[in-house]
Amino acid sequence: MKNFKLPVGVYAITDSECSKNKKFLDYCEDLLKGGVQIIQYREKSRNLKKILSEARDLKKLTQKYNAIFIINDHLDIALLVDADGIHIGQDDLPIKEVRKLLGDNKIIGISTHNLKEAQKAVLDGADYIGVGPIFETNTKKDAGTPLTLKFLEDVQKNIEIPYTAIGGIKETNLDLILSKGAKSACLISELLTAQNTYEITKRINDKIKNWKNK
Ligand code: 3NM
Repeated sequence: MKNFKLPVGVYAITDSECSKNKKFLDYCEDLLKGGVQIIQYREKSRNLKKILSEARDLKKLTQKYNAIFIINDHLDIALLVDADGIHIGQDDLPIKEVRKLLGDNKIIGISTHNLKEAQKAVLDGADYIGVGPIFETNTKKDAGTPLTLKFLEDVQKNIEIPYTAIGGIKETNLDLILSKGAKSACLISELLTAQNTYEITKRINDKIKNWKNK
């Protein structure tokens, strides 16, 4: 997609393991009411039928809130539900092949873990990159060693396309990534394990939007 811009604020991701006993559409609506303008459907331990039906439901909800809807990994599901885009990992189909199936008007994001991967993503035509894991995380078991803020600095200096910081980001360490220039932050467990997903999402989203770099 030409000139794609990630919304400033929280980039939300679904995760039924973190959300536990919260109902899927209820917590997604809390995220959207909290101001989230982009949400990724990411479920690693569901069968494809369930993934398809939840993705269809979430697509409707995101339309109601005018938010961008991204599917993690599953290109077939992204096509079937007419998602706005897809987010893939380093071991998934190459971006160029995904682009052939998805077309130029959809968003392709990819997780990157070092500057070389980030630069390759740009050359391959990614619309945005995930930059992580910045801090220690238990949400993604194979996320690897935290990169701390150095990678974020490198991306800020060298990469022209939008990026979102991810991995172990909490309300308490948010200032660290914002002061490095991040304008989009992905938080999973911090939002989904919270007692009140709406309130914490709103606080964090507002903080990112109102952040002025000193
Ligand atoms: N991707 P939490 S880290 C889904 O580094 C994901 O690419 C990562 O969850 C990466 O906010 C991660 O609970 C999990 O730490 C982030």
